[in-house]
Amino acid sequence: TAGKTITCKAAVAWEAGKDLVIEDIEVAPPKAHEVRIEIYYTGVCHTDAYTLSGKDPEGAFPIILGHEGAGIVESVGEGVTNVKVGDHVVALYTPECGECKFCKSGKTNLCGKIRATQGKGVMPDGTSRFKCKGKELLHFMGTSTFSQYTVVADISVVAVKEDAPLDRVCLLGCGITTGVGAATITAKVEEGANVAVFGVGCVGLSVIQGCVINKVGKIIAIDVNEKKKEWAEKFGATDFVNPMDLPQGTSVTEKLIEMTDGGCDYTFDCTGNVSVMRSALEACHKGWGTSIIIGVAAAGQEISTRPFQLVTGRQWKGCAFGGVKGRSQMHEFVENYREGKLKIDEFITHRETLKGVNQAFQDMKAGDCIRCVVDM
Ligand code: NAD
Ligand code: AHE
Ligand code: ZN
Ligand code: ZN
Repeated sequence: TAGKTITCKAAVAWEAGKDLVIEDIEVAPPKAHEVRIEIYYTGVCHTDAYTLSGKDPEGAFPIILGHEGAGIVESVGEGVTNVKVGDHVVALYTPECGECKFCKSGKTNLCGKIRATQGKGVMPDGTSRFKCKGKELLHFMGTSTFSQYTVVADISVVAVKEDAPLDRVCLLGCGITTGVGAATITAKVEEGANVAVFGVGCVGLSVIQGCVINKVGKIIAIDVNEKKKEWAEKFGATDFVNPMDLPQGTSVTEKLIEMTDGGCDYTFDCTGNVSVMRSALEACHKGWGTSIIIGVAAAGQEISTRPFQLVTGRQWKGCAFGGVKGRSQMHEFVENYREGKLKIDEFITHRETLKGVNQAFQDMKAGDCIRCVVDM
């Protein structure tokens, strides 16, 4: 198949707000510094639903969504040296070129090399590798894992050990790595620290997992869904607060300040709700508390607080993919999983086939799904 166009099935998002449609699509061979991957499994993340909803300012259609995928390299374009045909790989929506200003800064995992074209839904040369019914389809987040075959830039892919099961390590493509990385790499939570985690989905549970790994003190999980108490505790949260259950006149911020003798050392927003982001910042300890924004908020939404909150030493930060450099650091995550130090299996509550991908979106909205893995 190398060098030839492949016809395969993919879930196409033709329009915002509409169900995905399973179509036969054509996937062109990889050009120089590109890799064609046969996707075996993909997770479905809230960010896929967010872009499908039409609320993502970068969202354009028709597009092949999906960014939490793993598979096997089918062919490579000229000049590709980091992966070879047959390698088991995870797609990376945060690439790592190692050469740009961002990569060389030592201060961020964001890479600037292909961000502009990635945001426009095309490959680095400005064109698409996907076609359906004579129309070009856009790429998503440089990955488009809702297709049986996809093409990505070589800097957007990392090889993993062959004995790491693809139906589990696909989840390292986003949610788990994001949460664990946010706690251990971006916040660098310390032993004994008091932490609050707003939103107990895949990302929030992963933050909790990262906090447990770093042996923090209190881990207070906050969620409006009471069923998430059990989940939070299973992953190591020491306390759970449902803001709906607080006495009238008591805010979640006040409750957290009281529970931690003055405020949290670290708080994490894993909801994407801007008023939650404010509560998370204001629940931080005066002088040093740091709040990390992970959740993705809809177009037009803005955060606010009294500047005095920052004047008095609280800090607002944020991160994409947890601050993890995918090509350099994915190996550690896979090793930790293989050695039983990192939970992945526990996150999988639902499984679907490609045909059932819309059901996976429904499951995600229903509130009892942590992650659905789609068998391509
Ligand atoms: P999820 O929907 O599974 O989890 C969110 C949780 O937040 C749910 O349990 C929900 O009940 C809870 N919640 C909603 N409103 C709340 C409120 N007002 N107070 C307390 N809890 C509330 O989502 P997820 O897959 O875990 O993703 C979480 C967010 O992170 C999404 O916005 C997603 O787009 C974003 N995300 C960001 C990155 C990144 O790199 N920055 C990566 C992955 C996901
Ligand atoms: N396109 C949106 C922003 C979406 C967003 O923030 N994406 C995160 C990853 S979410 C994964 O589930 C991200 O990687 N951000 C950094 C980047 O460079 O996109 C918008 O608001 O325009
Ligand atoms: Zn995601
Ligand atoms: Zn770079």
